Amino acid sequence: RTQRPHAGALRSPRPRPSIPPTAARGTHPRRSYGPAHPSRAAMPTANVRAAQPSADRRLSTLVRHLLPSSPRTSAATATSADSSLQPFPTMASPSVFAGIAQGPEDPILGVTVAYNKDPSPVKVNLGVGAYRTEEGKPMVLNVVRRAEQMLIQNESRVKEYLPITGLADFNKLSAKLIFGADSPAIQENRVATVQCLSGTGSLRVGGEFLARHYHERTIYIPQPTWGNHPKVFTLAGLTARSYRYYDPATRGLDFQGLLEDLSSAPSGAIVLLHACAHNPTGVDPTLEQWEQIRQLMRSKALLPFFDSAYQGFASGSLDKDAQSVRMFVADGGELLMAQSYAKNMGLYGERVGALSIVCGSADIAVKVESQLKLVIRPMYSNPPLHGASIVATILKDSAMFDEWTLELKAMADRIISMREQLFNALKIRETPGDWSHIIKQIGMFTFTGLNSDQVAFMRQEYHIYMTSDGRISMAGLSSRTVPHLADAIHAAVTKLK
Ligand code: PLA
Repeated sequence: RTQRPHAGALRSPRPRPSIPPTAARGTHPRRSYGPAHPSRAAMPTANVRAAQPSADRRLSTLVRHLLPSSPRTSAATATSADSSLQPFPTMASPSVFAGIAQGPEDPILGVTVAYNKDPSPVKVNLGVGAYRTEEGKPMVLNVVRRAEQMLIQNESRVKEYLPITGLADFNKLSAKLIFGADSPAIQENRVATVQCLSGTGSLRVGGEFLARHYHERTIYIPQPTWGNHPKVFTLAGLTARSYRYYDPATRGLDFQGLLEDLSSAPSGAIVLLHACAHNPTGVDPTLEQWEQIRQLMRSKALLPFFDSAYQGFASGSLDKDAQSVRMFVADGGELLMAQSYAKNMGLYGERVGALSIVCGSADIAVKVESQLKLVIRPMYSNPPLHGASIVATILKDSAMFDEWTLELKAMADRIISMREQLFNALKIRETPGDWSHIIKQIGMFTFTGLNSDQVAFMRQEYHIYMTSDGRISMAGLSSRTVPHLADAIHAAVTKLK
């Protein structure tokens, strides 16, 4: 096994800047605490003594440790003690981090940073995939508010740590939500589920688990995909390679390319699949195409790793949006599943999600869970309580569950209506080009086909913010902002080819 890329860095920490010169030179390099703290070290020794006699005793003890063990007079000890309290050479420079380069903004979340700095009253943020109301406001679902009220009023609730694996109810209900209540894998106890930090955390924990315990370290990700996928998996210790997915010429699925690339992947390779509402393209395989993908993957023992960040957002139906996943569970094979409640329950900042691993047997699922705990414990110890409690409250109460599905459907419908409105607005303007992909694509995003110059132009001239690949979040649009966006697209495609 090759070394994991970051393992070396973990094992040999860089010299700590707070080590006083004497220690840094090699007498007792381990001792870097206590008076070595710059604020105390910079204080004149006499003041320290006058104010804190016990501190003085601690200093003397420490000095004895710091000095070489050869016999010395007490006067020499005192002198060295004073010199060890001088400011360190590093303090002369502005920072030990002075050599650090400015990092780039995130390609998606950085769009919001730029948007927030823009004083224009007409600005529109279509960057990050975050649902907005017709009034352009972030929305908390009513059912979520209700669940939170119930949680607050329940005085028997405490703030103890959750287990490493998270809230047990939440885990069971999450597996049921994605795999279906009658899933054979659940009935046979073959699913290991752990609560994680939303979709991203679930992907990362799954990636780290595979890097430690799976024989094939290559993960195939669609081209294009959510920009964070390659980073998450590479840092987890896997090697990311891509498979063809989107055909810019048809603005649809490159199904032939997909099949060819997966056919030539090494047996056992991991394949990342978007369960529904592919980000950024909004293009999903049909059920027939999914079936072909499944057959090919199973015949080559490729391991599916599903990312489900939009269950319910594609069609408005939770079950329909889980069909691709359920096909792979129904054949009895194994897979990984990363679930997020950020979008479908609007719990973005609560960071609530789950990683499930469907295993070949109940025995294996128990062992897999034990190893997932060993991944999680040193990473963040155990997950947060609040978001998972909200989800569990809603999923276990049938009336609340129904209320949720209605609110979810309303969000999905509003997005679909935005697609129609934008498409019609471009038609009325006779904007050059075929824009039918706006209504054909699925989920939160439209992959417009606008190039990076056109995107930059629309930001500059119209204060419309989107990712540089031309992806727009339809959930950030409203009837009020559609005409402005259509004007901007029209100007961009007529002025810049
Ligand atoms: N997987 C996919 C395909 C996603 O699009 C996102 C979020 C996630 C996972 C992770 O979401 P979570 O960790 O918040 O659960 N994509 C967003 C936000 C909506 C982002 O980039 O973080 C996007 O705008 O693409």
